[in-house]
Amino acid sequence: MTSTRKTFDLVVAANRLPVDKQVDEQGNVEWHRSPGGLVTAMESVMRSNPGAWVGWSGDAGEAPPPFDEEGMHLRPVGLSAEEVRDFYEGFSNDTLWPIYHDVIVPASFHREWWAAYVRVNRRFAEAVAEEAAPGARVWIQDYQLQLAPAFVRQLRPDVRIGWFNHIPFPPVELFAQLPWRSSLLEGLLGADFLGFQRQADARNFVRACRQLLGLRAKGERVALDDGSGRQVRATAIPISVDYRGLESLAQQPEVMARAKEIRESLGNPDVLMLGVDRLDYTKGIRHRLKAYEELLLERHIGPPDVTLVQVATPSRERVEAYRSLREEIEQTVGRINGELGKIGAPAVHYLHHSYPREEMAALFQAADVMLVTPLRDGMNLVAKEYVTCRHDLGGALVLSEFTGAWHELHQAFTCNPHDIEGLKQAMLRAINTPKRDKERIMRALRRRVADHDVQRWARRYLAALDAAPDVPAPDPRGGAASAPVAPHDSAPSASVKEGPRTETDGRPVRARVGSGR
Ligand code: ADQ
Repeated sequence: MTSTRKTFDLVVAANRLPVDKQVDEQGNVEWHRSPGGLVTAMESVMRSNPGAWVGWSGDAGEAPPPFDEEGMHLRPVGLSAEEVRDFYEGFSNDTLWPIYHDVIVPASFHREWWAAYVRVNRRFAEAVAEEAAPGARVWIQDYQLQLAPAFVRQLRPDVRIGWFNHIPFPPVELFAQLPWRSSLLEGLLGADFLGFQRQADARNFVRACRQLLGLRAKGERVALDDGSGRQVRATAIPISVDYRGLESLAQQPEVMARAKEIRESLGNPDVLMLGVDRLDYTKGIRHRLKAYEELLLERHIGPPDVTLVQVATPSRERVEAYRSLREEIEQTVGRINGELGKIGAPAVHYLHHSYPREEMAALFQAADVMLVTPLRDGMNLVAKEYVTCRHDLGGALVLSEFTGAWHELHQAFTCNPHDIEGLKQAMLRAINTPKRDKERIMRALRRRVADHDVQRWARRYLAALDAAPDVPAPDPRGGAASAPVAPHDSAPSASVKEGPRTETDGRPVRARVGSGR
């Protein structure tokens, strides 16, 4: 590293850069900020620390030269077409993603995918090592970069290294299927601090270190046996949304007018139900459609009084499991509309598009019932975005207990999406609960997200990274890792006494989950 080169006190590494490339008609390249919560969180942190972001641009081929955009130094990492196939579509999305999401679809194991994963992780680490100032904080994101912490440590033992997992971390029984399980754990143990969405994820990681590497672990700390005496802390720091930014967007008169217009164009139904997801088998879209179809068949509800808008963002369309999911969803929607729709009043409005933030905020405001029914989801930001947009206290959230979000938003209309009867009941309860009760629930949900926004998440993460393996002292602004986190296995907040429940086997879901996990 030359002494004249500018380096950075904070370096974020994520699979993707926080910008999307757009090429105009003359062939000029422009980069536009992508609107994700991570970028917003980083902006607030990078305002006080000069920061760099290392990531892939999204196109196969040579990496474009580094550039600066909106106060961030962006350092692209190149991936060849074969690496996009083997590292990204293959190992990341067809090996790790299914294993980390309860093997909802079978995982594929290929040694050449693993070789690409190792190679690309090393390339990311080399870029990080070049961008980091002496003693910098390095914050690596997600399952695509689990080897990068150890590679960065080899190259730059002077920096502090954190990693955050946006998706679940699987129980050791599933993780153990991976032929490369030890290397993945060793890669992660290169970090000083590992952040997870739920305490259960952190515990799964610690248990895997104990059982598969034979390491000693106490509470949240794993002790390395390499003679260094180093310890790594693993705990939950759940991610959130930019509450204030999104709420003020939802309060704009144009957005509110657009919400009204959406309802009018759907024929002003009594109940508008909404699903918004990446088209992914983890999101429980099939289960949701099945429950909805049965409610229609049993004449509990029906168009035009009730309708469902399902927005499904195109995703990973070159991976077979995603192609067949899309076919299945589109066939199901066609069948429901064919059999149960009316002229001018389809039962399901299916939209396979990405939308700007304003349109999303308007959709959230237009929806009486938001259906968030994943079979497994690290967090699910859609649930938090929905309540953030409901400044009118309208609407009702049906939320799967298998999302990270449920551990913070217990008061929602809880469902187990595998239990179709229970899901139908949760949907009906979300429709039929009196308005005043729904407002009380919505107020409690909003308070939780307002107090735990994405800026606070980033502050807490960095405080935990600085203090690791110790727990940082509490920060009055909620910055430290010891600030109150949602109780993971505890009873729901007392602010809503009669929360909605799923009771298909005669016992409330809350009681079952609370005592079982
Ligand atoms: P995802 O699996 O992508 O994220 P989610 O948390 O719901 O899931 O985030 C999706 C984001 O995309 C939301 O911000 C949503 O508004 C947006 N979005 C969805 N459909 C859209 C559309 N049609 N147009 C525009 N925007 C759309 C992963 C993990 C999650 C975890 C997040 C963050 O799988 O569990 O919550 O990372 O850590």
